[in-house]
Amino acid sequence: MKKLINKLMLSGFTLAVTCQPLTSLAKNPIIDSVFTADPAAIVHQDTVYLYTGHDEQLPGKPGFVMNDWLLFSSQDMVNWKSHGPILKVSDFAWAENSAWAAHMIERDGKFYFYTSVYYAGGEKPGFAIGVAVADSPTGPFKDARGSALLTNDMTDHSPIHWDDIDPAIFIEDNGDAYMFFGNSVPKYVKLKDNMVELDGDIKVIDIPNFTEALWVHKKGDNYYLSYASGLPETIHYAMSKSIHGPWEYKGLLNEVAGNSNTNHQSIIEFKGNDFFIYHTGAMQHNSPIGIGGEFRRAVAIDKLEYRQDGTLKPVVMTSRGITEPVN
Ligand code: FUB
Repeated sequence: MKKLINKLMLSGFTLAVTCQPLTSLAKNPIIDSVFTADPAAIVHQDTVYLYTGHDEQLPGKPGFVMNDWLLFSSQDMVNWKSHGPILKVSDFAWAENSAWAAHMIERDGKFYFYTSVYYAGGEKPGFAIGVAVADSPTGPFKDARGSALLTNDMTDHSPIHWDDIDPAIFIEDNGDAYMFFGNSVPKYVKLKDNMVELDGDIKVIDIPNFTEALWVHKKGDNYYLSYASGLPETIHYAMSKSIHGPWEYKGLLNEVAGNSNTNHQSIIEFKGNDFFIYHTGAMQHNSPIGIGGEFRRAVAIDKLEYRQDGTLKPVVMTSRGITEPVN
C-alpha cells in the first residue's frame, strides 16, 4: 500500500511538473506584472490586441489613478506579450488627467483609439472623448484631431460630469460607423467616414438600469449591446436586428467581478472561439504587484457561449482562465 501511495504521489508530482508551463501561463487575471482595467480587444491578422487602462493606485487608497493605456497581444489567448504603454493622457495636449476606458477599431489600414479623459476647458468641464490614430495596432499613436471629439457641454442628458465616457465603436458592413458611449444615460452618434468627426445628432438608447461600459458586437444577423448596470456593476445585454435598435433586454451576462465595484467587458471572436474579457479586483496578495481591489483591477478572460437561439449564457468566471491555446 505504501508503495502504491508513493507511486501515486510520484506520478502526481511528475504530472504537475510536466503540466506546469501550460497551467502557469493560463490564469486569471491574465497579467500580474501591472494592474490593468477596462479591456478593449481587437483581432487583427490572427493576433489579439488587448488595450487596457492602467490602475496605479496604492493599496487601500481611494480613487482611480490612471495616466496611460497599455497594450498586450497574443496569438493563442494563453501566452501574452506586453507592448507597454501606447498612449498617455499628456499625448492629448488639451486633456488634464484620467486615462479611463478606451476602444480600438481598424478602418482602411488605420487604427483609431477612442478614449475617455478629463477635459477642464470648454463651457462645462468634465469627461470628454478623444481619438488617437496610428498606422499599426502597436502605434505610434498621435492625437488625431488636436482637440476632443466630444465634450461634456455637447450633452445635457445628465448633470454629472462623467456622463460622456466609455466610447465603443461599431462599423456597419456598409461602412457607416457609430460611437456608443455614456454613463447613466446610454447614447450613440454617427461618425464621419474620416472617423474623427461626429456626423449628426447624439441619440439616447432605451435599455434598462444602465450605468456605463457599452460594447457593441454582431454575430450572424444579431446585434448585441452589453453594458454595466448598478453598482457594484453586473454586465447585462440586449439584442436587436439593427444597430439603431430597438434593443430587447435579454438579461444578466456577468455577475459582480470579484472585489471590484466596476466591471467592464470586451467581447471578441478569435479563430472560431468566443471570449468575454473583463476586469476584477481579484489580484492575489502574493502577486508580484500585490493585492488587487476597486482601484487596482486586473483583466481576466473566460469563454463566452451562445445558445441556439442566439442569446448569451451567463459567463462563468474562473480563476484558471483560458487553459488551452487557441490555434
Ligand atoms: O476605469 C475608469 C472607469 O471605471 C471606466 O471608464 C469605467 O468603465 C469603469 O470601469
